[in-house]
Amino acid sequence: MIIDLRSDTVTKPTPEMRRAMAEAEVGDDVYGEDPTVNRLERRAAEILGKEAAVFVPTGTMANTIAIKLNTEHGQEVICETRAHIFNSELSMTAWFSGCFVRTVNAEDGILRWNQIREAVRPLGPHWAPTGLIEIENTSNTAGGTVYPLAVIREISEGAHGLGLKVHMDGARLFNAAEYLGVPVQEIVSNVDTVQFCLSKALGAPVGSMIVGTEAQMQRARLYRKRLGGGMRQAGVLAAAGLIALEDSPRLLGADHANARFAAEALAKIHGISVKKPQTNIVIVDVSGTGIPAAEFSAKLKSKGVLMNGVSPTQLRLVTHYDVDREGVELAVRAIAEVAGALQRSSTQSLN
Ligand code: TLP
Repeated sequence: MIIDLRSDTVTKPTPEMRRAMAEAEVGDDVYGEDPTVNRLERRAAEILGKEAAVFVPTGTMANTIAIKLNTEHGQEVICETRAHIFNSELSMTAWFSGCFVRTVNAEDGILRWNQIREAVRPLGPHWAPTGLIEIENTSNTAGGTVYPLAVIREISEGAHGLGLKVHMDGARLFNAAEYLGVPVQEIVSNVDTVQFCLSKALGAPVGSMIVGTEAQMQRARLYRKRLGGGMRQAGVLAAAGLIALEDSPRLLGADHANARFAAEALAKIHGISVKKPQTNIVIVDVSGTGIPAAEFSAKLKSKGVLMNGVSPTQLRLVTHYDVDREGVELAVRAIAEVAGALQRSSTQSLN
């Protein structure tokens, strides 16, 4: 048995999703005629409290389109140093939108307005003007951390006051909502555009949504086509996406509880340190074991546990619906064996 904790992207579609895919009513979505895609787009907009939404194949495409919608060539986009758009999207901000990225280091990956304000470039003869602020919620490589509502409001008000737009990369937006105990609408009410992934914690096999105003989404369809994302009978995918959107959010609490359980158990292993997770991502620091992360990952693999290294000393553990509590317990045991460690006293707490 393989316990795959590399990402929440690895989930298999549920039987309900497969059934809905087989039975989906479809049409040609490039003509706007796929009823299932249209329903998914309406529901996504409704749930987020925005005017309109567009179904795209990936989070990367959704972010690429959103950045294009909110910027002009030659501007700067401000984001946190660990942002997915900066590190893992093949420079699409530069390639497609012609913008520079200016990064800001923030504790736990959560930017504050005063830090952003310092990075905003004034108009002048030498500087590329700032066009967009991008915030990642939850912050993936910071360990699934969540933006407090007040911080999002402050960033949005500050940015809008300077004529700047705000885009939220909400790949795991519903995990943030589960953590805060609020509807997603409240999280996104002040930002200009949002992308969220159906194929991450929500479990759909494919797909992301970009959400904003009707006018923005009309342009988003053109950019999607330019990027080769004009899908045809995409209703077979949207059908699974609808189930992910309607049914999966209520299951996320279990993933978060499993992540907390894993972190508490791992904190007792000599040589391993973890931060208390807020959502479904645990960053596991193995530097105290003296084993480099890549080697640690390879040793875990030989025990049937998959976890990726995210730095020379850290691995990432991501919980999702295809690994239950027993699977997490087995993974913790495998990690303890690789660390070659004895359990510490159970009174030792998380840092
Ligand atoms: N994240 C993936 C990998 O690319 C690292 C993962 O396994 O976590 N924004 C955020 C915050 C993401 O975490 C990801 C994917 C994306 C955007 C891109 O989504 P896709 O993979 O659908 O292009």
